[in-house]
Amino acid sequence: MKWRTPIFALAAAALSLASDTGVQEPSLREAARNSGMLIGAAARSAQLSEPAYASTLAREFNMVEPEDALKWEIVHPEPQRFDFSQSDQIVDFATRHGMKIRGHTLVWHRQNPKWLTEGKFTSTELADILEKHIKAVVGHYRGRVFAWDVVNEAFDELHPGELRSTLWRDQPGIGPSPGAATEALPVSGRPYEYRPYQYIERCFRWAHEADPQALLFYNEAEAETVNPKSDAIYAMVRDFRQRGVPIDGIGFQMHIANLHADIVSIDTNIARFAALGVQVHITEMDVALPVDSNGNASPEDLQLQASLYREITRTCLSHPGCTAIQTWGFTDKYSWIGSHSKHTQGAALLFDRSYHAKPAY
Ligand code: 9MR
Repeated sequence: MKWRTPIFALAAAALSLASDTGVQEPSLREAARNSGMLIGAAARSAQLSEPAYASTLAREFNMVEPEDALKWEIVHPEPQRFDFSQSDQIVDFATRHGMKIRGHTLVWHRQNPKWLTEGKFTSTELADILEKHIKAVVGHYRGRVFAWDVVNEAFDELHPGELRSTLWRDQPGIGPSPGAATEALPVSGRPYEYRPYQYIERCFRWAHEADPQALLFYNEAEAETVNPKSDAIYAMVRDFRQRGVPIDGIGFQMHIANLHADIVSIDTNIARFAALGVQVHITEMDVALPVDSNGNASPEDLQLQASLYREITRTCLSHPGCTAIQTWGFTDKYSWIGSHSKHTQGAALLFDRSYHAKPAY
C-alpha cells in the first residue's frame, strides 16, 4: 500500500488547488505545451508585485504581452528619451518564467505623446521619427521579443476597407515607398506609385531591419470574421506576401461583446489568412458580459462565455497556422472592459477578481 501515499498526496494537493482556485490539472500552460500552442495574456507591470497576479500569470501562460508599457506615450515620452522601465519589468518576468514575449505595438493612433501629435512635423520629419522609434524599440528587445504587432488598427471603423485617418497615414503615408514595385497597382495619373498602406509597408521593413528574426504582425480589431475590413486587410497582406514585404502574421484581437459571435465566419477568415502563409494569433481575446452593480455576471452568461472561449480555442486549434491564443489580461480585477464601459459590462476574462478560475477557464 506504500505506493498510494505519494498518489494520495498528489491528489490531495490537486484537490486543494482546485478548491482554492478552481483551476484544474493540467494548467492552461501545460495543456498548451502538449498541443504545441502558445497561450498568452496581456500584463501590466504595476501588478507584477501582487503575488496572486504573478503566480497565476506564470503558472497558466507561456506567453505575455505588455498591455500598455510599449506604447509611445510610455516608452517614448520625450523626443530624445526612451523609457523602457515598465516594459523591461514584464520582459524580465517573462524571461525568468520561460515565457515568450509579444511586443505591442509600434504604431497606433492612440496613446501617443503630445510632443508627437502636436509637433507639427513635416512628412519627412515624421517618417524619420517613426523609423527611429521602430528601430530603437525593436532594437532594444532584439532577440527577446519573438513577435511584434508592428501596426495596430490602421483600418477604419466607419468606412471599412479604408485606412483610418491618422498622423501616420496622413503624412509619411503619402510619400513614395522605397522598394515598392510600381507595376502591382494602377497608378491612375498620380505622380508616383500610390498605395494607401504605403506607410505600413515602410514600418514592416524598418522593424525587419532592426530584428530580422522577429515575427512581424499586423494586428486589428473587428476583423475576426469575413467582413469589409478583413477583406481589405486580406488584400494588403496578400500584396505584401507577393512583393516580399516582411510580414509573418495577422493578429485578430477578438474583443467579443456579442454572445452569438459567428464562429463559422471566424473559421473561414482564419483559413483564408493562413492560406497566404502567415501565422494567425488571437491577440486580445475577452468576452464582455453584462454585470450588476457588484460587477457580477449571471451564471447563464458565464456558461455562454465559456462556450465562446471553447469554440474560439477549438477553431484556432483546428488550423495549423493559428499558433497562439492570448487574452487581454487574465483576471477580471484588471481589465480594460470595466473601465471603458462605466461598469455595466465586465467579467470578460478567465479568472474572477479573486483569481478563481471561471467556467471559461
Ligand atoms: O487595455 C488597454 C488600456 O489599458 C488602455 O487604456 C487603452 C488605451 O486606448 O488600450 C487598451 O488596449 C487596447 C489595445 O492596445 C489595442 N486594442 C484595443 C485594446 C482595448 O482598448
